[in-house]
Amino acid sequence: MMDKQAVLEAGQTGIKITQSDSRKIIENIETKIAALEKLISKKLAEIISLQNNMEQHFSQIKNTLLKMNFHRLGSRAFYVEKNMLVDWTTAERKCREMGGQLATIENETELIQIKKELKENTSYWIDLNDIQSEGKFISSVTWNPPTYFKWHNNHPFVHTGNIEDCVFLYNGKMQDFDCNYKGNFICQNVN
Ligand SMILES: [Ca+2]
Repeated sequence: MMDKQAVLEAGQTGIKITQSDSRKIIENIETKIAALEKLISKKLAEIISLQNNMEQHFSQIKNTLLKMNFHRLGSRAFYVEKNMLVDWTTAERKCREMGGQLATIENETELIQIKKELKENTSYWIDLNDIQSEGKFISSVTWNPPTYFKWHNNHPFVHTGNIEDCVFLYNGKMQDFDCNYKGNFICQNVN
């Protein structure tokens, strides 16, 4: 026997629903919502995983394209930037973005080969700097003193408080200069 107090009238439709019916309907809806929530969170996890995969692929493609900039000079691969004038710190970052580093010139043979790629009277940043300790030039690649130098006459300038802390190649020789100066730069590939 239907509990008349419990009967609910639904609008003008004349549909009669008991409290027990409405509870079942609500439970049913709650179950469906829970299932939907589970499904949505599963799909969301799949989308995030797909997105991560795509980002990895894009990053690999980007690295491959950037590495195509480098070409072999002697036994190693270098990239000479000729059209972008930047300070030393930016040059270092640009090389890293290309999957490389600012170039270390390891010996006279390498210097001669690289020099052929460079314009005259133009500056090209390399890895050397004495930012940390005046007069103690180190490589930003190895953080150690390099084994090879080829300074221009009157370089390096070494005195306390000087701002010529970064090194570029100029007409085939090394000069220490203000790191904020805007020069071209040379990167080397990381093997
Ligand atoms: Ca200096």
